[in-house]
This record gives sequence, structure tokens and C-alpha cells, in this order.
Amino acid sequence: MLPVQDPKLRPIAEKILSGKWLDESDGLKLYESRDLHGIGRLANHVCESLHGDVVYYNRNRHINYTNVCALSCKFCSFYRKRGEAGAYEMTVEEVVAAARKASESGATEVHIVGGLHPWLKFDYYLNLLRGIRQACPDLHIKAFTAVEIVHLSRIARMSVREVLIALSEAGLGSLPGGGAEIFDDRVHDEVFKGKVRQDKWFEVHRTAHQLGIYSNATMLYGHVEKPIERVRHLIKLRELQQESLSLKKNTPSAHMVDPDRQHSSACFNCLIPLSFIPEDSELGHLPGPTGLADLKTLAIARLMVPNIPHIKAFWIMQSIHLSQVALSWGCNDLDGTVVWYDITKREGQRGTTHQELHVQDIQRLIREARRKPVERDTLYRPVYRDTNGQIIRQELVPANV
Ligand code: V47
Repeated sequence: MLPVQDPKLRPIAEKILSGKWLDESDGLKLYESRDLHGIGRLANHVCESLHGDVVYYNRNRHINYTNVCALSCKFCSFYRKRGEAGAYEMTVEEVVAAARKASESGATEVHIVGGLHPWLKFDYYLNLLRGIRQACPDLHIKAFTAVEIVHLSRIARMSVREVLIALSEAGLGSLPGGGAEIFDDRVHDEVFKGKVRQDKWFEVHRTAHQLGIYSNATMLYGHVEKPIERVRHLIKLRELQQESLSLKKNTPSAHMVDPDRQHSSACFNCLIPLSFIPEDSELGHLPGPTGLADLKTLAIARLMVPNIPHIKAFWIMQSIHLSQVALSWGCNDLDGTVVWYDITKREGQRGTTHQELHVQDIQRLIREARRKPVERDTLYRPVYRDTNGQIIRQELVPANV
């Protein structure tokens, strides 16, 4: 029995159940359909066939090192111009201190992104990575969106490839998925003119994958884009992933990011559809997505992009309550403890950067959704801890844990 009620979704359901990929018109039909539960069941089918009942989370700490930005994207309420009230930039020492504190309280990852600061030198970024690497050798540093990487290549007068190699050597572990927004020139010119276009975003992630650096991908939805633009965005991500996966299959394995040595290539780990939060942005007059629109988009992301293994409901943006529901709509990841976040704030969080979920609460949300919570590291390897919360080193973990 096909798990859909809308007859227009039957051919799509058949494709999904037989493991075939959906095309643009299938994506549009999913958006047009009112059979939200049918779409959810299909997404859940894909999710469970990949991950069973496991839902991942991590112990992480987001750090936004500066909100000073050369750009003025209309959807963004985070950026400030230098000297403007509320503008800040953290020193390298402050970032390292925040990372050390996170590591001491059990985090395995720091997620570091900021605005395109017009005056910080390339050395600032290298020193920041080196400082964290030295202070916390085991902490994974996921840092800098593709847009920041292009900015660094301009200020350092280096190619994207050279910048990524330099950052890796200084301690970068992987790239977050931000800055993708919607890969469409009309939407680009209307909402984030001045930001790099899609070709550059893809160049950064393609190059990262070739160098063996894993990355994530995002889609910012619920502002001025149309369903067709979301569907095309998702298909473009699926295409790069396919390219990266076929390269990965054909390269030998070794974990060195070294141009003179052979290394294994990488791919996208996770896709994060980001629900637009209009408050305090230049698009504040827009209503933003509803809960049902959020669920539909998360599920459609799962269905359109079967080759990116993980779909994350980022609780900061989809809200804690809806992210829990999304675990039955194709999502198998909630991000993590976060602790500190300045880019977006929902009602009730305005005026504070402290946005934190405790591990026990994350686990409770997942269990209540009838899933099994598994702590992961950035690269989705399970993290095992003893009863005091200390990490049991992977190689010491017996096979039956
Ligand atoms: O690039 C900015 C988005 C992104 C708003 O890789 C907004 O694991 C909604 O990319 N409403 C940064 N979204 C966040 C991001 C991310 C988050 C969590 C995990 C990962 C990961 C990546 O936030 C920006 C932009 O697309 N954004 N303003 C807003 N008003």
C-alpha cells in the first residue's frame, strides 16, 4: 500500500519506494500537495531506511567572532557596520577562551562563523585556528561559510584552494553549510545582492571535498523565493554531492589534506534547511514560514536529496517544539547544545545570545519522538562517554558498546 492519500503523489511514492530520484516536476507536485502526512510518511521512509530509529545530536558551541559585515543582506538581522551601536569583534584570545571553556564542559565541536569583516587580516583567522588547536587538540573546528572563505581568498590574495589548505593546516576540521541561501539569481539580486553567487559557493565546497574536507549545506527558505527555486536549489546540492561521492569512491583513503600527497576526498555530511526568521531584518514585513510549511520543506529536502545522509532540523531556527515533530518528517539530526548564538533569535530570545539546550533535554525530545538519541562528533561518528561524561576514546571502545 502506498502511504499517500493524494492521487497525484502516487507516481512519486512509487519512485521513492523503488529508490529512484525525483525530478523538478516531482518536487513541485510535493509542494502543491496538501497531503502533508503522506509527504511526511515518504520522508520518514527514506530517513528510516538510512538511519533506522537513530537521531543524532552533538555537544557543541557556536561562536560568532564578529557581527561587523561588509554586506547588508536583507534577510539578516545580525550584521552591523563598524562603529555602529552593538558592533563587536572578538579577539583571538576571547575566541580561544570560549573554545577552551566549551571543551572543558564536554563539547566536541566549535562552530565558528561571522560577518565579512573589512579590516581583520588573514592572520587573525589562522591565529584563531592555531590558538584553539593548541589549547584544545581534540576539539573539532567547524568554521567559516563559503562566503567567508571567498572573502579570505580576496584579503589574502590567494586562491580558494590555497586558503582552504592554509586553514586546514592551521586546524580547520570542516566547513559549515551557511551562506547558500537560495541558488537563484533573481532571489540573489532581490535579497542578498553583493554576496557571492552560487558558482562561488559551489567552488568552495567542491574544492573542500577534493581536498578531503567534509562540509554541510543549507537552504534559507520562507522569504521571497518560490517553491520551484527551492526545488532547483536542492537538485543542485544533490548534483555536487553525486560528483563528490563518485570522486570519493575513486580515491585511496588517507586522512591528510596535503596537496603533495594522495588523500581521500570528502562530501556533504548534512543538509540543513533554515527557516527564515523575519524579525528585526529588512524583510520584517514578511510573515515567515508556518509550522506546516517548515515540516513540508524539511520532508521535501529529505525526498529530493537522498544522497546527503543527514537532514538537520536546527532547533534554533525551526524552534525546539517543531524540530521534535520534524523527527517524524525526514529529519535525523537536531544540531546540538549550541550554548551561544547571535545570528538569529526567535521571540523570547531577543536581546540574549545565550541559547542553549542541555543534553538531557535533547535526549528527552528524541526519546519522546520514539527515536534513539546518539551523540555524534562533527563527522557523525558516535561519541561514547563514561558515567562521568568523559569521552571513551574510540579505539578503546569494545565492539559491542
Ligand atoms: O548563512 C541568516 C542564515 C545561516 C537568518 O553547517 C538566517 O551544521 C533564518 O548556516 N532567518 C547561518 N536564517 C547558520 C548556518 C548553520 C546553522 C546550523 C548548523 C549549520 C551546519 C549551519 O543562517 C546564514 C543564513 O543562511 N540566516 N539570517 C534569518 N533571519
